[in-house]
Amino acid sequence: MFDSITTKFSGIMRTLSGKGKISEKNVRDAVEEIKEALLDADVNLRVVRRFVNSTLDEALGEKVLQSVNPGQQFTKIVYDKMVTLLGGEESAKLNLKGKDTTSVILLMGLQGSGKTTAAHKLAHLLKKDGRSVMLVAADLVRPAAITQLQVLGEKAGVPVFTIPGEKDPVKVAEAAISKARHDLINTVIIDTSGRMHLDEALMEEIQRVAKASKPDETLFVADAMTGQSAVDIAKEFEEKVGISGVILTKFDSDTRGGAALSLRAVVGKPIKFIGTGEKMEDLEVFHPDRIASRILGMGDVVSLVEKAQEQYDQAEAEKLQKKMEKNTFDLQDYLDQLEKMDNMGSIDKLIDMIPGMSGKVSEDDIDLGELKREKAIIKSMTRFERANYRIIGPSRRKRIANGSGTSVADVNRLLKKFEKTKLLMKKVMTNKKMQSSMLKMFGMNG
Ligand SMILES: Nc1nc2c(ncn2[C@@H]2O[C@H](COP(=O)(O)OP(=O)(O)OP(=O)(O)O)[C@@H](O)[C@H]2O)c(=O)[nH]1
Ligand SMILES: [Mg+2]
Repeated sequence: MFDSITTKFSGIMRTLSGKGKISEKNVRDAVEEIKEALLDADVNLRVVRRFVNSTLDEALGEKVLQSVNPGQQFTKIVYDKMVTLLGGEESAKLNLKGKDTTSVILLMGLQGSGKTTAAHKLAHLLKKDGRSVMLVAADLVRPAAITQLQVLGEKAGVPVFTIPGEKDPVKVAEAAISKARHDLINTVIIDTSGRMHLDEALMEEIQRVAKASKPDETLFVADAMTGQSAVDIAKEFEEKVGISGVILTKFDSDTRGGAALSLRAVVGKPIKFIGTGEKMEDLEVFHPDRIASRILGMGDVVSLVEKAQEQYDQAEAEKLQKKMEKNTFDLQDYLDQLEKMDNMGSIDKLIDMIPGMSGKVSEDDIDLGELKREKAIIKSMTRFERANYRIIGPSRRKRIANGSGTSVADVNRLLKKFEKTKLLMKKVMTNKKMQSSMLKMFGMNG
């Protein structure tokens, strides 16, 4: 995601951070490049102007030009502006009532923007959070909508409320909420019908549903890939219905970032979640600071570690980190990684989070057949060999190749790759240290 803007930004930052002294012209040139990168990313023109002017104002101040480390000062200014643009330090929480009362979340947006998928993902997330959830099928326009929600509800293990034959979504919403209250369900998520354009009749329908259901959260669901048009439509919904936040879907496929970077500034409402895939688990809380550092090519180590921690318990994660730090990571660890990889989701997504790796390696570079072969090869090694790969000489290689049904060339390739992986890990670890010292310099506790 955001490949092009990240490449450009990290290039600009790299040029400046290498310089011991920065002239006014350097700053102006860099800001001009930033402007172009933002415009290319399809960021709203007014937002770009404001961003550029305030960056220039601050960067031309004496503090930067005369500081000991002007490049880093400049990076900090751009980073701070980016965080503000995306919504500030804190991620926006859902404003729901306590668990002993029923809260209502209303989802709305254009056709195909991802409302039904988001309803299902949100149900899963809130259920994991200890809430009891009911999904409400209030899309009575598209014939298959109800069945779609029923299937998804079953997957998430939450009840789906429907009234067969009913044509008025207001009635469905009202009945659902009173049933939820009666059944002591504390969270009601209403899925509404999509609209191709800003159709008057449907807009009126959503106003009626909103009025009747008095939602605690009215979330506009926007397809990130539609860029500026998502922003314009969000504005329209904000004016006509009023929204409390945005779920930005298909973030995984958004290569430009225009919607993400403009929404907050234009509409004035926070992005609360991003959809990062089609599966139930692919909904993440939107953290402006993490996204900002991803855009600037600083990587997103925090998310990476959190993702890993979902798979490992704390102790295991620490053990792995130590091994990476001390560079004692061995073939057994490598095998464990390969086996866990399937559970961690797409490799692409993980790569994006590693500082300096975004855009350089992609899933296409990784051959899944090869991963299978590698597993077989390591499994044919003895424990001792796994821990001491250097002792694996020609005769052992031959035995291992035979044992795993591969060739000596395959074994050689794996060992070479493993060595490279170790090197890469070393690099990431140094980078991580770099990042944490950077954060400290910024006055944040990394
Ligand atoms: N890659 C990706 N695909 C998504 C995401 N969210 C939704 N989709 C896909 O987008 C398509 C439309 O999603 P729906 O949830 O049915 O959209 P909707 O807004 O309910 O559509 P209507 O009910 O027709 O208005 C589906 O194929 C989803 O799998 C996401 O975050 N990432
Ligand atoms: Mg739908």
